[in-house]
Amino acid sequence: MPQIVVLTGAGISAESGIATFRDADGLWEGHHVEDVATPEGFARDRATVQRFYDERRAALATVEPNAAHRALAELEETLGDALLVVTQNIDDLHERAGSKNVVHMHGELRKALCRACGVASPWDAALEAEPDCPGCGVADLRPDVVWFGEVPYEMDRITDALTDASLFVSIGTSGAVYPAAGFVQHARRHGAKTLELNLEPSEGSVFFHEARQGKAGELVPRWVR
Ligand code: BJW
Repeated sequence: MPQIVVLTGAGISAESGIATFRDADGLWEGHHVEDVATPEGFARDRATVQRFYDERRAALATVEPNAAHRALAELEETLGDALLVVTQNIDDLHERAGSKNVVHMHGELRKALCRACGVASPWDAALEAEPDCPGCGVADLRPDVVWFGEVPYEMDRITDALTDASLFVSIGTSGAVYPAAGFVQHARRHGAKTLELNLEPSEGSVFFHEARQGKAGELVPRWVR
């Protein structure tokens, strides 16, 4: 069981050049959340939602992990399975930095989810199949991401890890979206020390034992080393 659980949000990828959601110039400045991040929005206008994710997938191909992602990967090299990274991000920058114990609770940009058989497959393979599910062949694919009103992935595993953790660290998240926003209280209630590393105080800063403000690319390597 992991002793340290690290929760990451859009802020950890900001210095790689990926837009956050709620900051000035964030993704929600240019899009209505109910249009692009709900099952109802997808049912209403599939093309707009696909375009929103196609653009973000194209942008992801042009960016690299930053010092914060690399520091967490280094920490995993030292701690092994004692470290679990739970990310709300759908990018793959933790993995590209070398992290292996990563839970993508809000899904993954580079995967397609078949609405017919429920199987996720690499986005590229689904597109090559034009665009049928490589598993069942039905053409009913959607981005493999968790929208508002849907249940995030691997909640049992996350809850168990938070219950057993001795340290919970939250990096680059506004604390505006549940259930992730409630992890600090769960971990603390079960005895963990809690630390927030964020550009500014988040909505949940008061729940942490300690909150440090600054850029993830500076704060995370300093915390790890
Ligand atoms: C830096 C930095 C730098 C910048 N360095 N820092 C009323 C009350 C409570 C809950 C609800 C409610 N009404 C509805 C709900 C539930 C709802 C919810 O939370 N709504 C709120 C808006 C109130 N939640 C859900 O529907 C979730 N499902 C659910 O609850 O199911 C029920 C259930 C749960 C558990 C068990 C059983 C049942 C699903 C939520 C899905 C969220 N999906 C999205 C889209 C994913 C796909 C995609 O990427 O397009 O996930 S929304 C979006 O927000 C995305 C993110 O992962 C998520 C969080 O955003 P994040 O990462 O915090 O980004 P920002 O932009 O908000 O913050 C960035 C931070 O970084 C800022 O603070 C900056 O300062 C900082 N920063 N640069 C360090 N360089």
